[in-house]
Amino acid sequence: MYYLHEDIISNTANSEEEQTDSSKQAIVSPEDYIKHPLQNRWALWFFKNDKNKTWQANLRLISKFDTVEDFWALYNHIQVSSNLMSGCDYSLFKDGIEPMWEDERNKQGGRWLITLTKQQRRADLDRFWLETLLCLVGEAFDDHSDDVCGAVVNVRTKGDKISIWTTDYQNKDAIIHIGRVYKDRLGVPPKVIIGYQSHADTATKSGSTTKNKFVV
Ligand code: MGP
Repeated sequence: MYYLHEDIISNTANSEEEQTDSSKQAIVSPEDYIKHPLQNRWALWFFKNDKNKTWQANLRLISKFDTVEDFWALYNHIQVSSNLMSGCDYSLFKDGIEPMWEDERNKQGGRWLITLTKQQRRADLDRFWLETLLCLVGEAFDDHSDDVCGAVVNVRTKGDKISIWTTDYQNKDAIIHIGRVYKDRLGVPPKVIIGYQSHADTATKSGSTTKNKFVV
């Protein structure tokens, strides 16, 4: 508890008595008026597939936040992924990292990829994406959270995808730790294998699948 003079507390909750007796002090905890800071500032991006535009031109910054309260205000203000049109993405990236392979912090990197069946849009997509967001803003990967760049949800007719992007596909310890924690947080059964692929391989793939650098 902190003891603060009523002058620096928002007026709205003051009683008449408090307003007429300036010698009284209100007891207010910073918990009551300071937003809870996150370790990082994050930027939410939206991608809408307009075939007349380049991929990069279809990517738009929605907003940035760096407190728990502002995260929830934004999350509660926007559509859940399952309500987006097919072809759309949300991306949540650390401030200063653009959600594309070309960014300095992504170009040596890769992603843990969760591929969903069509049935999972209804059952899992929105809760998996929210859990992914909470892993990011809550820095869930211990000492390896620094390797995280961001996360993406791709809403696609052929099957939705969610991924966590990390900065260097050669940082094996970080990648394996992040993969294990992430799989556990999503509640993916142990027998279901998830894979990590480098962006370089994804960007140059010829067939429909990219080879895994790691699996958990
Ligand atoms: P996608 O949106 O990641 O997956 O990539 P989708 O739509 O499921 O397609 P698939 O190929 O994985 O089956 C679709 C296309 O968008 C890519 O082939 C690229 O042309 C473009 N694209 C996607 N990303 C993430 C990037 C990027 O980071 N940079 C650039 N320049 N193009 C990208």
